[in-house]
Amino acid sequence: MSIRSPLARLLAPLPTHLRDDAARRYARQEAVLLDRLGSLYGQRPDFLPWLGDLMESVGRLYAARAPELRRQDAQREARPDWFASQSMLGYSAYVQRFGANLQGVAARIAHLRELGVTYLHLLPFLRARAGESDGGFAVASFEEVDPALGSNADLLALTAQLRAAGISLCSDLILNHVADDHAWALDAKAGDPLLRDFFHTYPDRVQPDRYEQTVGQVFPQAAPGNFTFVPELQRWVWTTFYPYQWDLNYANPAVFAAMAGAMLGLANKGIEVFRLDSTAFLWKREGTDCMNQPEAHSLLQALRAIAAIVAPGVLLKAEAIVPTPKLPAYFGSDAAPECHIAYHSSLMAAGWGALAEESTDLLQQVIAATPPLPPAASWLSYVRCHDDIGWNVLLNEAGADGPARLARIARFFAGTPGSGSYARGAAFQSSSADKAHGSNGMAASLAGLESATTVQEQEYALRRLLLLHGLALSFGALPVLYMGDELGMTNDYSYTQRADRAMDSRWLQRPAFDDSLLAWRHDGVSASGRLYLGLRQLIDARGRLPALAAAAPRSVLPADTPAVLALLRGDAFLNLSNFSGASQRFTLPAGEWRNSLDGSVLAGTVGLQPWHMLWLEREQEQKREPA
Ligand code: OTU
Repeated sequence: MSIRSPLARLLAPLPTHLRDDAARRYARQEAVLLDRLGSLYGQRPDFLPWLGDLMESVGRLYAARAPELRRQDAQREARPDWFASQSMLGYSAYVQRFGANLQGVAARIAHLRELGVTYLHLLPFLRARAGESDGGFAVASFEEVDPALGSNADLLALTAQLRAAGISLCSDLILNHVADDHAWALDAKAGDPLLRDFFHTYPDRVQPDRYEQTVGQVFPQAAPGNFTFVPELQRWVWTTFYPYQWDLNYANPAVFAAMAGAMLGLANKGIEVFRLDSTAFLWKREGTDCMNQPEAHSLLQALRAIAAIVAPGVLLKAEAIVPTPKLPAYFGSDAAPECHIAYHSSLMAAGWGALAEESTDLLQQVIAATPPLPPAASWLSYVRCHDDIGWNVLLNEAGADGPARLARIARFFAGTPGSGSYARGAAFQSSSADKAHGSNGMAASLAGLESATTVQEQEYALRRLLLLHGLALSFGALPVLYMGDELGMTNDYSYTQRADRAMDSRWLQRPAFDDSLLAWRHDGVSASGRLYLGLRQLIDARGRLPALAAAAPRSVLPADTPAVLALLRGDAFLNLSNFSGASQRFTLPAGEWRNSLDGSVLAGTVGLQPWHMLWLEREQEQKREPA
């Protein structure tokens, strides 16, 4: 019996009118697909039949893709950098907090459009583990919307409405683990050996103890250790995050096939971007920290190739919260592209670090360590998200006394009243006072809006918020606003009253959307109104400045003081930011510079008030008519 080629298996389920496109796309992806999957699984005797089965199920998902999604794929295939322009703007929210459920989110589309949003990341909305679920990051089914948030029909309706509004829906694809009540875990517990092989399990502590010598901890306080004893299995299961989040075993090709199918199933429901959660953790290797392993990149490149065959309009986004030098690998290479977008978490953390230190030293180092983007790719910039600000991604930049320096920054943001800090936040999961882990809090609270008691303190807090957002908007990235930050929403302390949340201070920055603040957004006098107006002005200016597109060149001009960041885009746009509470001066490069926001023209040495930011565009020299 001859084994039919993977291409023949891919085409078999397709109607004739789709076969040419499928064959053309397959031809472009074949080398990467075979090489990467071959390197991971090729030594298995059943590799070729497995690959054939995978391609046949990929073909079936291709056949099921709706015509309007296929049309969108074709348009984007013709313009592969469609998402990297200066008019692309993101927004991230929990469904329950933003709109109660998916229908409620649809009712917020007008707000998103008013802001200029073109990309909406909804935090996990698939059926979550019963009981505690890490905010939905413990997924019980990749096929079903969580009943508390709506139905699959609601999801289809929402993606269609968003598409019509020019907004791409981004969903988490939690690749690293599933909930302990996902069918795979339940079947494993029931004794099915095939499903037990979906996970990393060990009969005793011998191997876990060996791994623990080199593997770090994500939740050292709330979930210490990386292994959990499961009585039903009488074995230890690898659980990087909470004990109820079981890491998937990607050494098993069935796991890869199942997750590729899950991704395409969601893409067919209209998801346009996948936030690949915890991408750094997918492959385990003894003697290492089990992060950023070459096999994890091979897995992602194979996943990208499959997406490029079935849904080339769909984007992959790496959520790899890793030090700056480890980030570029998540874009892959020309020959084997990986993710389209990657979170720049060290940039985000360094921005907050600059506020705490009133010095842009960390920020300048992170920017210098950030390489130019490959074609059709983008960083993701942000000020806050649903997670902590993790400080350890800055250890490379923080120098010899790095841990102590980052711990000082974390203490600043914990900002207990009386400590002299304007910030109101919480330290997250730190294991000792001289080491930093993360900081939590809404941007407004961390920037001083919550503690402000005078008009000037409030003004300064608003300037700090615009400073950080201005950096995210002008850096050269897809900026993603975090729900509530556009209105200066502050911390939600109610989580401490709930037993299932009290140990996880990330809930501090997961408040419900405040419609009373929304009502003030156009008043121009309330803190929310001023912040909203300021942000809208920056967003509008960005939209008309091609120099702010993701791939446009970026450099930093020298300043007399580390308090000032002079970020140049191209040679005609300058973001001048004073990260300190003292007034500073900066001498502009020769020529006249027009303020992007108020149109005034500046030249020579300019003054920058505390936490002040200027967006400046170089005036074009008037062409003199020959006499
Ligand atoms: C991601 O987080 C999610 O964003 C978190 O909300 C989840 O709890 C977690 O995965 C598990 O699904 O691992 O790659 O330090 O920054 O857990 C980075 C806390 C992650 C988060 C970290 C992060």
